[in-house]
Amino acid sequence: MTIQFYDLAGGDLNVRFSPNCWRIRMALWHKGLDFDDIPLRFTDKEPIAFSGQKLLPVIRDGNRSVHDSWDIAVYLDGAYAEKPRLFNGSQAMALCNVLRFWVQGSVHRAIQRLIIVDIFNALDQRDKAYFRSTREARLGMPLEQFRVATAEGVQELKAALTPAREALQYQPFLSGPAPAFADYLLFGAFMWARAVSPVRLLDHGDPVYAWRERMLDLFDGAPRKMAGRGV
Ligand SMILES: N[C@@H](CCC(=O)N[C@@H](CS)C(=O)NCC(=O)O)C(=O)O
Repeated sequence: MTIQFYDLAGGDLNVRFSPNCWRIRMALWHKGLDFDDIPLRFTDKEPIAFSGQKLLPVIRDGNRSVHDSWDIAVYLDGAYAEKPRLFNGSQAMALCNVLRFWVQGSVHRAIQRLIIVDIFNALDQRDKAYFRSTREARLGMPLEQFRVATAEGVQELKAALTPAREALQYQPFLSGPAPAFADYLLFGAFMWARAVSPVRLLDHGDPVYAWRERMLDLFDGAPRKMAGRGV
């Protein structure tokens, strides 16, 4: 049975900007699994009520439902162990888990400060008030105040990316010679920005830029073909 993948969408349903959902889109492509691509807006909670919570991504696989990008990746790798692996063994999985918290703590925050107003502008009209009130409560300030000046924000991001930049001098992908879930964890953050923001996050000479280009070319360029600003 085809997997159902519930993904977060903007005002234009083709705009898929959730970093956590991008991890799972990449994981599904990596494993070569067929899936129904189901876009939902922030305030469309009813279609995922079966999952018992309100966040995306969610997948439904037969009568099994899984939410949370990490749990979905672990599920897919276990349920479809004969397909290309997202984690090459338990040690790789544990190290990926460390990477997950680095990406969420450092990289997501740096990117969010650059693109938060662009995210707001890309949302469906019905989602805007919800996004503003939930995010402003979480951040403790208006979106416009949280947003950083571009030059400063790009420098902050560059500093946050140092571990990836250094590692990519030795290997083409974070996972080694070929991409796997570690790469999708970081790549999701870049696709978040690419979907909604005109800000140029990376210098063309940056090894992270070259890596992101390689990532955009995966799966016959499928990530590059998704709606995005192309920066
Ligand atoms: N830890 C979760 C986080 C999920 C999450 O925060 N999803 C966001 C989109 S990136 C969401 O669905 N937000 C909906 C909302 O805030 O109502 C994961 O990795 O999947």
